Amino acid sequence: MAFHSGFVCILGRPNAGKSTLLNALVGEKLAIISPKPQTTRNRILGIINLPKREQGGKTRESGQIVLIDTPGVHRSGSSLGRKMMAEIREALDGCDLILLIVDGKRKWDASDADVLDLVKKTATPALLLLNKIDLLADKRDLLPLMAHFQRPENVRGVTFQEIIPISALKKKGLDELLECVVKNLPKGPRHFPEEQITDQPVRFMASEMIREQVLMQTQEEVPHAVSVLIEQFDEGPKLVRIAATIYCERAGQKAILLGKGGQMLKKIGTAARLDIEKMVGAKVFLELFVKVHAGWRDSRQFVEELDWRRQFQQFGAEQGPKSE
Ligand SMILES: Nc1nc2c(ncn2[C@@H]2O[C@H](COP(=O)(O)OP(=O)(O)OP(=O)(O)O)[C@@H](O)[C@H]2O)c(=O)[nH]1
Ligand SMILES: [Mg+2]
Repeated sequence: MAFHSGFVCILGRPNAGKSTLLNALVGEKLAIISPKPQTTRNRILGIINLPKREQGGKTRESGQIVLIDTPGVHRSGSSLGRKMMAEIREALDGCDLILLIVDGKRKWDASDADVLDLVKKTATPALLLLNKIDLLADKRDLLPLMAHFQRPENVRGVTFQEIIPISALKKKGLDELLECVVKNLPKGPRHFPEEQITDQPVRFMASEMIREQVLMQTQEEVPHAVSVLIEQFDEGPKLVRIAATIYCERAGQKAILLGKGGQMLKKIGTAARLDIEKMVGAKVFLELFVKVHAGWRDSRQFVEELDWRRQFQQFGAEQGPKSE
């Protein structure tokens, strides 16, 4: 049986569950997740190797799926917003299949039209994933919903190869999804070695884990105004020493991030340290600083500095974690 391989772009509005799906399919935490929209800011590769399998008397196709998680499609005039949309375009460019993921519970509006128009423009085969079906009180609602999306006139003329109901959170429908993905990929060789699961450098993943804690512990405009840069990352045999700066845009936000007597920063640091220790499999000494950089989201130069792929080109960096 032939080996299939290809790049698969996970596309959708903010909060649809793209990163939850990436992590669930790869079986590792590669992307941070939060209930707040616009959590993901850059594209994230997750690599899955499917061995040839016998199931129910049938031989299933084998292959390598290179998933690309992307930021949520949205309209924004800031440098950060433009960069996020550029990341989506990069991911779509030359991909073999699109997984358009929607929140099955939400009513569609104008921003869904933007996502559909992107799919139409790329003219790449697409599967529609109706996510969060665990929240549907009555599963009988699914069939009319699927029938609705099957009609091109309801989805701006897009025809989906398949419509698959899933729950990324509860890991429901994912086997069927993987099977369908492999079937829709061209025959081809492995693009990455079998032990590689992502292309992200460990130090960038550490900065994301710090940002995830900021997203979880702070409210309103603070999560969106924060970015994290690693200043020092020294891997010793027993201890990894990390120093990172949390950037925000205003003095008031800095005060929130520090908290009374530094309590908030301590809470963020402790939780992030535990996550990073799990990832690197060693003790971590984490030092955090908070700095105000007024209007950084509108600074093209600063937004570029946050892009690890750019840093990688300039200075070189270590590769991300491998599978067991
Ligand atoms: N109930 C339920 N919640 C889900 C499911 N998938 C994702 N979520 C929740 O939806 C929220 C957003 O999930 P993310 O995976 O961060 O969404 P995203 O599409 O990556 O969002 P952005 O990165 O902001 O574009 C989180 O609170 C998830 O726990 C699901 O299948 N069921
Ligand atoms: Mg995300």
